[in-house]
Amino acid sequence: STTRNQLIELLENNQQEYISGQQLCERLNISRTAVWKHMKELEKDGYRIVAVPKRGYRIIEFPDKLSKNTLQWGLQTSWLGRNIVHYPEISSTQKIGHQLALEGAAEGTVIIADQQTEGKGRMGRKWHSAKNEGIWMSIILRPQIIPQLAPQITLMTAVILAKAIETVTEVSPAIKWPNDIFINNRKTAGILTEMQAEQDEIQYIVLGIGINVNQSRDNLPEDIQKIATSIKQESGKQWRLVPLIQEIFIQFEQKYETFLQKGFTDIKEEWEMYGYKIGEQVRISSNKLTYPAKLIGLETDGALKVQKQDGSTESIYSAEILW
Ligand code: BTX
Repeated sequence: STTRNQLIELLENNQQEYISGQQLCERLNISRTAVWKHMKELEKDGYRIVAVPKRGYRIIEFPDKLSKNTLQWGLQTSWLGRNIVHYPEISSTQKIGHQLALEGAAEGTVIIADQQTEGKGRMGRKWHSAKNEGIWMSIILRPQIIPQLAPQITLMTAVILAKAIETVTEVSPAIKWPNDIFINNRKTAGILTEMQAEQDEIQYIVLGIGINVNQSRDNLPEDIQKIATSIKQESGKQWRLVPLIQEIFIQFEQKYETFLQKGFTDIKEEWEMYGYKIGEQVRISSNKLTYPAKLIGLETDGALKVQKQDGSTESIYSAEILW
């Protein structure tokens, strides 16, 4: 209800001090009993609120449930995640992202769901998005760059996800070119960059991020158990979603701003530190031709740099890598 949201907001804005029952009644235009009932409901939902006689109420913990309030609680960003739309269940956050972007939603708008029924991967593939066990979200971006540079945003996002996962959960992620995050050789996260563009201008990007966090092995569909994993499987621990999402937001805002000002250079170096199988032999498959090559790193524009057996190097933009 709106009263409930207003109450949460009042408590959120008064974290450092107590806010009296009297004040709450006046601000929300409800009775003392109603305030008290709302507090009980919030506690049931995992909020922790201290009530001190004569001083009032103070919120000390938000639940790990995803919502606009829990995600914005303590969030230190200026534009990313200032507008959050949360769904308990949705077909795909990408779909909503496109709708909202077309309606003019601001850069940094986040669409996030506990569960997706039609989660999308690239090229019409499916993305399994089990309830409450991962991060399924889309971010609306409006970068003033030429459309040809959009793939760099995917690479940048991979660096951000790898760093955030490493910081919060202490597992060691690797980035598999171009858009996957791997832990111990299995896929933990994926990125889907969808763009609406004119010749030399991007209208908007809907950047989809999917991260497997708390699935146990049996909770991943059988057809992907061999190739997929979750942070929980690799760390042996359950992780709270909210702090991880907030870390992603913080790092994203920083990196994205630097990227718009300075370009791709810094990101290239960081990417290479996380690069999966850098220095190793893989097979490249393009135009029905398959050949062995060594992964060298990235070109300055984000293409994958490989070295063929005759010693010559090549820039790969879209070939399939047989890992
Ligand atoms: P992708 O095309 O690189 O990967 C899709 C492939 O990954 C599938 O064909 C399947 O083999 C495998 N796969 C499917 N689900 C999972 C999973 N949960 N974990 C690991 N592997 C899986 C990657 O596409 C881009 C994924 C983006 C997902 C986000 S979630 C929020 C947003 N909304 C939406 O519909 N998609 C994005």
